[in-house]
Amino acid sequence: MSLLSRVSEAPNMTELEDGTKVFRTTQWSPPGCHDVACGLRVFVKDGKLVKVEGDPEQPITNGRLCVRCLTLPEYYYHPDRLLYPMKRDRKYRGQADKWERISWDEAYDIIVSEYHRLTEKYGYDTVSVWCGTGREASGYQFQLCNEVFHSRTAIHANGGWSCVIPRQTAMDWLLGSAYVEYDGAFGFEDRYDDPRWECPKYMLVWGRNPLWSNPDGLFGHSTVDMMKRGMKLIVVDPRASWLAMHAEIHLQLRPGTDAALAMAMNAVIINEDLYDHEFVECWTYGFEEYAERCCTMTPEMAAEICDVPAEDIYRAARLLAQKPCTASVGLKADQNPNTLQICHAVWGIFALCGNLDNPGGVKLGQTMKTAGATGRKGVGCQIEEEDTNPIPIAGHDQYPAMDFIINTTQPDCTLDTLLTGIPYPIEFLYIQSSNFISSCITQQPKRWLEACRHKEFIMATDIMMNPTIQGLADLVLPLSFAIEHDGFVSLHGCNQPGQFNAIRKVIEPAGECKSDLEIMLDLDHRINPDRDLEAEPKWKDPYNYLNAKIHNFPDVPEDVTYADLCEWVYGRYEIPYYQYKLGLLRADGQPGFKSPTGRVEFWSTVKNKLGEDPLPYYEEPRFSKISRPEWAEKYPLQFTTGARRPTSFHTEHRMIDSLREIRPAAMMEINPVTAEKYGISQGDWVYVENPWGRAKFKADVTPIVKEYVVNCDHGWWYPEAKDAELFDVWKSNINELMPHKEIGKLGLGSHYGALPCKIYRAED
Ligand SMILES: Nc1nc2c(c(=O)[nH]1)N[C@H]1C(S)=C(S)[C@@H](COP(=O)(O)OP(=O)(O)OC[C@H]3O[C@@H](n4cnc5c(=O)[nH]c(N)nc54)[C@H](O)[C@@H]3O)O[C@H]1N2
Ligand SMILES: Nc1nc2c(c(=O)[nH]1)N[C@H]1C(S)=C(S)[C@@H](COP(=O)(O)OP(=O)(O)OC[C@H]3O[C@@H](n4cnc5c(=O)[nH]c(N)nc54)[C@H](O)[C@@H]3O)O[C@H]1N2
Ligand SMILES: [Mo]
Repeated sequence: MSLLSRVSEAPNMTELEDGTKVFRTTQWSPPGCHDVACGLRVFVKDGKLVKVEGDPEQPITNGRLCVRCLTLPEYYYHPDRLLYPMKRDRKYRGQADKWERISWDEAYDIIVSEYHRLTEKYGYDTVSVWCGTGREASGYQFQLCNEVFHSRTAIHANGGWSCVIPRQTAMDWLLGSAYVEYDGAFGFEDRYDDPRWECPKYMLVWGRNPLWSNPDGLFGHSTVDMMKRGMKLIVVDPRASWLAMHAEIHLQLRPGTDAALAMAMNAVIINEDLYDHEFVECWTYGFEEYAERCCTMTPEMAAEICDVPAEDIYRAARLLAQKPCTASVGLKADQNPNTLQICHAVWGIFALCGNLDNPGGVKLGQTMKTAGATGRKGVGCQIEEEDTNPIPIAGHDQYPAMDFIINTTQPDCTLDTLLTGIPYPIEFLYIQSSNFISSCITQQPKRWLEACRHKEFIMATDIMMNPTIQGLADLVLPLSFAIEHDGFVSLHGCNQPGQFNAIRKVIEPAGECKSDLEIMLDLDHRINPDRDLEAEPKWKDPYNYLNAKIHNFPDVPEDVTYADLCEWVYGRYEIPYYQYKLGLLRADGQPGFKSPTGRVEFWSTVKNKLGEDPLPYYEEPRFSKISRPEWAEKYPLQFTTGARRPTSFHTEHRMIDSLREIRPAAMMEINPVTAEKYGISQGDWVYVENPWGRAKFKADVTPIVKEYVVNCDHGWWYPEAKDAELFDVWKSNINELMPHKEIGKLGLGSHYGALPCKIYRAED
């Protein structure tokens, strides 16, 4: 049982006295953010985009809007915007002056003819579709790859798939649940005033900074709203973020040591008998073994490993044993080879204390009408039949667990496949939404650039030229913005309560830009001309596609059309509490969880089956001083990377002047004591170096990091450096310093921090 309802009766467009039209719509990408659906009021006068404001009708942000959306007009009218399809001879890859404008027809002819040529030569899997983080394009990745191109080579090149998928996998295996999130009353009309909701006493914020990231379908605004209603915080973060500074307890751990801390918190709850016996008895599996394992990590041991006071571990664990308490678990739980163990032990705390699917607890994801929680079909996959192809998807031979996790290639092995052609050659690259050499999704990006450089055909779709396209592509298609095309955005595919929204075309696309959806359908008509459009109307046109898409979600009334949703702008989506008691999680309709035993699996039968330890354990970061004492003297510091900034979304927004004014270059946070020791002042350029590479950052001298930690920005390139090689992409490329394929046993989780380095002042 879920409810979809219209959020606001306000009209989706109003006209001001001077003729300005004010459209209400939601944003996703491009340009990017996660699939949160910020509410926009877009002011258009005489066909010109005048300004963008927050929409007070948006039920979660209530008119608040981030600085990136506010600069949409600057982006929209940017002189560097790609406006027409362009081609370039393969032999000129990397050269800016060799692009030539072509028509859409010519572009499609080239793509289709390369498609036929290369698939005849190498088979369908030679076609690869590359997406990065959750952007609108990623919503079409599997469809484009699997159904239009008939290939299995969907690529997300993030080492150890270190974004969301490890967390999602742990949710599947431990909790038998789709994506879980904190209960922020997201589905209720009266939000926090709904009598069914309870304000959590504590929120455990782990490796996440939602105020700046609005990550994975979550509006960080709600964390602050709940703090205003009395919720307190326990924050686990090596940096004193704003949330950490407002926390009752800030566990400022040594980067990468998270699993030890989480296990020790469980140990306190178990040893002090603070757990919910009834819940554990009725709804969980393997408690005894789990308890024994967690208790091998005493708070004193964890204090030593993690560099936090033992008494804070005790205190935090005791506070979290109350009801209701909730959790906000973020990216840094993924970016670690120890990831599945971290996630297992962190959510274990909430399972132990019965804080699952209760008001103000950890909201379980709806699974009843979504595919299997333990199979790879559980994670947004489109291939319906079992894969009977004797050749494995790239990397699934080395990491067979990937077959159960997600329908992309294993990211790290993809580099090997690109280099060796084993198990099949990848020669057709469709770079849909990933700027993978610009200190972003790949580790050691120079190796990826080299591996791709000689591929037979490379194309990209984007809104601006960037280093990856400049370096590699033979063809580029210009993309329309969210406000220039129709689309749809839901939070977590409606697995969580919250929103169900229209992305509306409110202004004509610049130049000849088209949306990912339009391009996908155009290509489908050319590649699959025999498709029966009467039987599968969604392939006809964007409207039919979007209309079919919204009806794929549970409980969308037959008579609600995509046009209705555009009228509404926002739909609201409710999911009941205690789904496990109501029999709403399991396919058989019985009470319990969607796991093989029907219970929360403290002892994971799935991990066991896949050859992994069924219980959480701690693994020391592989390149720390403890693991590599021989490096300690040469590389006395360690870096972490990737903390989000409001002024950019990964590699995007680097060309937006007003955002660059706020953050002009790649920065490195460094403690004042360390800065003084190395003779570094605020704003100095500093080299960060380790055995894998070297990159340059501007020092931000701040006590928010400990003396042995520096924190480096990622995603930098310099669009203004038009004469430099690939927009000076190697200058501040922290990912060059991160080792490739140092990942967890099942192929998930990689080092994005906890890496050794030395620093020294650079010339300006
Ligand atoms: N050092 C370090 N590296 C990291 C991280 C970190 O924390 N530290 N984080 C990692 C994580 S979690 C992720 S998810 C990856 C992200 O990595 P990527 O997703 O590869 O991010 P970008 O490099 O910004 O590439 C996005 C490109 O797609 C374009 N784009 C945006 N929206 C759309 C759209 O809707 N359609 C199309 N066709 N194109 C679009 C943008 O203009 C941009 O050029 O980076 C990873 N890299
Ligand atoms: N503005 C903006 N928003 C974004 C993005 C962006 O590029 N810009 N990227 C999007 C993407 S793809 C993602 S995945 C999400 C991620 O969003 P979140 O999950 O919120 O992750 P981050 O914002 O990277 O915050 C991670 C926090 O973890 C801390 N941290 C660093 N190392 C460790 C460690 O070893 N252990 C622990 N416990 N904490 C550590 C950092 O100091 C930081 O405060 O953000 C999304 N939103
Ligand atoms: Mo991500």
